[in-house]
Amino acid sequence: MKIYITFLSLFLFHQSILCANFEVKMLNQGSSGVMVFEPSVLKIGLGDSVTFKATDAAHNSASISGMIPLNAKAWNGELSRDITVTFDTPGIYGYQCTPHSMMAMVGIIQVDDNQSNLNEVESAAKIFKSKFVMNQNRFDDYLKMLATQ
Ligand SMILES: [Cu+2]
Repeated sequence: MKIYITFLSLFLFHQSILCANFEVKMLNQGSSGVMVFEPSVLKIGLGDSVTFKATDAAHNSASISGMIPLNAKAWNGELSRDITVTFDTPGIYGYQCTPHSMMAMVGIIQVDDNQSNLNEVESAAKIFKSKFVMNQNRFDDYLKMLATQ
């Protein structure tokens, strides 16, 4: 029992010290335009988590199929609800707000400085952005930001 408690406290210590939580706001109006995640491009460490905050109503966060690393867990948040996602697989993740994907309400998260699935994400983005009716360059701009951030 003692060993178990020691192990548990070490585990909790590890979790709180080494793994960070980031916040991404879901907004009707952000500094870079309307219907936007802020920040829209985020680099985090392995095991870190991101809380998508329902700052404005009627948004969600959902991973886009074909735009997350192989074997990574997909997520699909509810409308107007916060959702916290933990990222345990290195690589690039593309996600959307489901009702506003046509308005290019999308975002990119890169985990562990790993770009091994960049080609897959770029190809999927090309197809995905064909349905954008505004902000057509957002995915391209966001992916460019990954290289310069
Ligand atoms: Cu939205």
